[in-house]
Amino acid sequence: MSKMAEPRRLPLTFVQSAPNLRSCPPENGAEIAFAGRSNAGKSSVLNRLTGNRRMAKVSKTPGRTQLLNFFDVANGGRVVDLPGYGYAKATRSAQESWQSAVNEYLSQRQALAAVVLVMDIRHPLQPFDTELIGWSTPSELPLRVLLNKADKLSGNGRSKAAASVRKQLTAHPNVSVQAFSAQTGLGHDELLGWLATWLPNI
Ligand SMILES: Nc1nc2c(ncn2[C@@H]2O[C@H](COP(=O)(O)OP(=O)(O)OP(=O)(O)O)[C@@H](O)[C@H]2O)c(=O)[nH]1
Ligand SMILES: [Mg+2]
Repeated sequence: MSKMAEPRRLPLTFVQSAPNLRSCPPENGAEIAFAGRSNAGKSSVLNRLTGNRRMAKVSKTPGRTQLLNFFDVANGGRVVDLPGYGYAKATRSAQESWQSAVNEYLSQRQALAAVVLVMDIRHPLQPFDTELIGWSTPSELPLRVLLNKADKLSGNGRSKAAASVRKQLTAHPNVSVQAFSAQTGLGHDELLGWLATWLPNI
């Protein structure tokens, strides 16, 4: 019997955290940012891609990622774990400060090559999501919608959710959509294939 192929991995090394754009590391190759609402699973998706459960901090408490976290990809390029939007329990000033850091990063970082927008497949296209998508299209920034936590739905429910989101985004040629599960690894290879456009050596 032939051996199952090892799943491909995205080897990442933590570089540094930054509270704002000024404190970000000097640009060094293409950056792919992971954005989304608090608790959508951005950090879990990164951990799944690296195969290291502790690489990016994951928490049952939303609002865990409060800094921009930079990771080097082994053969060039970077991945950035952004703080989540809409963390209800944060003080207003804390929330405003990290949201303005995210806005500054997205609008001013020259190295930004593409965005992975993580959503909960059961609650897609929340106000922050549509705002980010609306902004990305005129900028022609490639954006991958990840419908995460797909393990929470049946196969049929997943296909329906993805079809519905795709239909709502037909006016956005820069956007593509896929289901994903950080828990089971569903969609892992498909996402790595998409990332390889900007990180050609993975
Ligand atoms: N069932 C299931 N749970 C998931 C999945 N991805 C993440 N979670 C859970 O969702 C919660 C939030 O995950 P995080 O990765 O910390 O979310 P985040 O988007 O980084 O959150 P912030 O750092 O607050 O912005 C944790 O309890 C995870 O275990 C998934 O694919 N399936
Ligand atoms: Mg996080």
